[in-house]
Amino acid sequence: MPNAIDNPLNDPAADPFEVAQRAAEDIARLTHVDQHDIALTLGSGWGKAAELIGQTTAEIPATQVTGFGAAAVVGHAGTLRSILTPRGKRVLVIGSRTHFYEGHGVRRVVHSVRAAAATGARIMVLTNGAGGIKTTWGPGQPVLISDHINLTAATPLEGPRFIDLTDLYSTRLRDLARTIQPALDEGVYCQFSGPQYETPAEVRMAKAFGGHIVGMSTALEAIAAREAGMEILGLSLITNLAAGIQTTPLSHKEVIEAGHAAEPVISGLLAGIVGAM
Ligand code: 8IG
Repeated sequence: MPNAIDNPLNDPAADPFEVAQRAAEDIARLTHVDQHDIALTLGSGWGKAAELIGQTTAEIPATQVTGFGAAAVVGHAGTLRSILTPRGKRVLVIGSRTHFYEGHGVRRVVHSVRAAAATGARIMVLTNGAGGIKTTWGPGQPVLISDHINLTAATPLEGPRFIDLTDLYSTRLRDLARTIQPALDEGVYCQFSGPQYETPAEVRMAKAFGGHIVGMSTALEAIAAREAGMEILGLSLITNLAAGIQTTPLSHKEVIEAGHAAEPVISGLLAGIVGAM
């Protein structure tokens, strides 16, 4: 079976927290760092930030860590990096994200978050590339996530886990981010399942619901991070205006290009924020 990569999370009988614990042990052994303080998932456009955050003390292929599985695109295996900041914090940088639309199930989607929590990380920084609904925003603009609307009809929680999601995207960390860039705007992130972009009608719905950002990640990860007791910071890079807000069709190529163009600026911002933690 081509997709039956040797991943324990593919076994429905596996305990995802036990798999995350094993992943954390792999990370500690391979990075020679017993405990991390902060975890950071790098989404589209945010990839260059790692170099600016501090000194990379270890870089390991995600495939060597339990539960991470093979990369979606051959030859583009994601890596995990351990970085030491000037203030002495250990940052686990997660360069490989599993999206819900890949169809491997929510356990695989949130495994990196659970593994990061198991390494000891108390802060989870989630970044992504996304579409913007606010007309004052343009491509290349970073915004803080203030809250989310989960439109995937999925959840990483299993069983009767009635967890509170108030202040899910920490006010304290958003305030800290604005000490680095005072004008940083914020908005409500709507996670759609994807992989297709929204119809203009779906974007109008998201706007009517109180949404400002449309994307295909982050909300499910944030729920898992809250379950794990982490404090969460969410940052979106607006690479395009959402369908129907921008009048021209969305092109994946243009979205990627906008991400690359913004990379130097937003990387500096992210490094500044993580450096202040
Ligand atoms: I980059 O316009 C990026 N990711 N759902 N909609 C959704 N995800 C996105 C978009 C977008 N742009």
